[in-house]
Amino acid sequence: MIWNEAIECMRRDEMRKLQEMRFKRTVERVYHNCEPYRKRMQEAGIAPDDFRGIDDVAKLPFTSKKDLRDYYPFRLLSVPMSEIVRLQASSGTTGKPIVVGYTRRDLGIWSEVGARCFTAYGLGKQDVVQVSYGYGLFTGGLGAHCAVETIGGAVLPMSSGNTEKQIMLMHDFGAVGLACTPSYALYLADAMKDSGIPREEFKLKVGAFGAEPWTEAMRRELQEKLGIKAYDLYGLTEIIGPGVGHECACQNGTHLCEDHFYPEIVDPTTGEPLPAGQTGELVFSTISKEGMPLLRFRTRDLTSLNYEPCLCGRTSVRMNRILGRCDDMLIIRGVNVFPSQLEAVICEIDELEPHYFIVVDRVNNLDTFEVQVEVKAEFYSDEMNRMLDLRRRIIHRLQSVIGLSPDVKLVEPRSIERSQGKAKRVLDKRKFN
Ligand code: DLL
Repeated sequence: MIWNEAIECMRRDEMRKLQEMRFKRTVERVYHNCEPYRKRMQEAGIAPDDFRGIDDVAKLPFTSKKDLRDYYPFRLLSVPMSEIVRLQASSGTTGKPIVVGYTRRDLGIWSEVGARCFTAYGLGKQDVVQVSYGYGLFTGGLGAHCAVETIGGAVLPMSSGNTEKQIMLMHDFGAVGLACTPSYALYLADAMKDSGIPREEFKLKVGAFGAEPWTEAMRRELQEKLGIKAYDLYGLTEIIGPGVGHECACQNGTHLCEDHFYPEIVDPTTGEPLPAGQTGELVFSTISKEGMPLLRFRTRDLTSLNYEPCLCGRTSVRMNRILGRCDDMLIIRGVNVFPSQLEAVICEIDELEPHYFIVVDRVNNLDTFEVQVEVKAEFYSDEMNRMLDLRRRIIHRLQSVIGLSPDVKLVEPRSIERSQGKAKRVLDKRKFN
């Protein structure tokens, strides 16, 4: 099922023309209406006319998260405040949040791209969709909400938390779709089991999961535990929220809505554009937004792009799974480690639950690296030898995948704190030393 076939299946050369036209308009818009952009372009010696097409994208200045903080709250808007009809913000771990303002037209674009996502997951007018992303300043709840309304489905606006009620209503209202973070979906899977209601009594078929990195191994786990198809939903506050990209029935890459968000991959250190297919930092320019258009926003997300047409018929570029964020990468004893690599190993081992927590510290100038992981109830045992053997196997597997042997702590089922939004899986105590 395709929501907007004319766009989603557009010939690549036509897409490029559309992108060029919109991109030019955006460059003019920010130059004339947003002082920080005008200044930055003037400093770089670029006038709007110097941008003739996609080949000139690399001439444009980057925008970073720091810029959004520096120009807090509204200095990156390209319209007067009277045109703004919605404000959203991302919490940010330190200091002030990042704020985004939307015009009415921007909200229309957001609903449109969101509708493409939920249609691609196979959901439609007849379906009840439970939205368990947080509502409020976070874009997850309201973003998914408007998307489901746009396709004509019935939204169940649960927000996150209150897990027992989530399960009760999912059952009683016959929710077919569930939109939440993959980590909360795992939590809900356990709660469904605990509820004692047989799986056949739930109508759930589709998960729209995102807002945090997750692996193929986690997909298998979720599909099995929940008995559903689990699809990726990608987005970020600065660009619009959920709806920047989505998977289709092929589950083979996340289609980006590139008629609105122009993607590039750059070297995360030098900022140089990388050739198609290479892994690097994802950068987006919004090319149709009015309220707060951004040029070449550095997402910090590491991935690669695939321009091959998809079997589903969509021609839009596909983003491969996000390996992690440049800032999530841990450097432990000089080795680069992404939590997603550990997740893949943990999900592969039958005796383990997909719940883990990483603690890194520095003692006597040496990095320590601990991985706490839950053992499934049926395997958790007082028998020392069995646990030691399991522990040895995990360390061996991790050593061969990441090149480091962490101190693995096997913990009881359900002892690692569950998250209802984005999971927090790392404590790096070195930052506080
Ligand atoms: O997380 C928007 C969103 C809500 C996306 C609901 C999907 C579903 P932020 O809080 O600004 O916005 O966080 C954006 O989360 O740069 C990625 O690092 C990460 N992220 C979002 N979706 C995915 C995904 C929302 N599908 C940041 N896979 C992004 C991996 C994701 N990482």
